[in-house]
Amino acid sequence: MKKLVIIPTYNEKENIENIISAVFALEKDFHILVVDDSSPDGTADIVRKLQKKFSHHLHLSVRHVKDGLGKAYIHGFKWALQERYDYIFEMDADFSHNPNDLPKLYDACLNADMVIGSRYSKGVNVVNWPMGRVLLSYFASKYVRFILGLPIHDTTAGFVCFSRKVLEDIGLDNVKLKGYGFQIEMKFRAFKKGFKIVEVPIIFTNRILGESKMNGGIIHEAVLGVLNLKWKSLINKL
Ligand SMILES: Nc1nc2c(ncn2[C@@H]2O[C@H](COP(=O)(O)OP(=O)(O)O)[C@@H](O)[C@H]2O)c(=O)[nH]1
Ligand SMILES: [Mg+2]
Repeated sequence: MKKLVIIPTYNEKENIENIISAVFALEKDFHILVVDDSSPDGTADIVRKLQKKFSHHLHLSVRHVKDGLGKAYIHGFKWALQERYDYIFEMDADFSHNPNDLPKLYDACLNADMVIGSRYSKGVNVVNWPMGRVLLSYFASKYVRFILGLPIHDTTAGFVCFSRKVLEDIGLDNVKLKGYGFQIEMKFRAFKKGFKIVEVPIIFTNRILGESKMNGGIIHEAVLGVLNLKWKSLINKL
């Protein structure tokens, strides 16, 4: 089974080499696609240098503008389908998602269509996030569950394994949201299509190096985006 981990990056020069090495140190054979939005800090140059060492396992796609993590993932998903990958993962570059959990997500996906590395399926498993961010994320998940009726605890999770049929059927060109909203939209569309979604508990750790790209615009988009998704599903225009 061909497995691809997609890592979106914007200014991750402090993390990118370590995260790539950590994935390739795993016993199972994962390939990586880094989708970089022309980071001014030269993240892509570090990846190019590493490609000499990891040759055909490490792929890089550079986009010309910073256009949000959602668009970067859609780009990566299309590439993965074209390259015939069977299992496609989403993972952040900043070690908030522990690469050692990838095999656990993969194993769970052998009995599901989509697996979510979940912070909130058993209590709250978040380490070193400022209290404000924990509360925001936790209640955002509740809000989404309530409005959309999604039976998922961590609706904004960004540590995910998709089997290829989910990405084939979901209609990637219909996915409109770019920030956290993107994570919600992917889960909602998969749920509406009737795919089997499983949550496995993971521990999410705040980044140590580099800076978060979270901002108010992303929250705004997600709040309105959720209402818009609800509306579209009510009028059957999803
Ligand atoms: N390609 C791309 N990657 C992004 C963009 N925004 C964030 N990322 C990456 O997405 C991941 C999660 O972003 P992060 O800033 O850690 O968000 P936070 O964990 O919610 O604070 C990291 O790997 C970022 O480098 C973007 O606009 N384009
Ligand atoms: Mg982060």
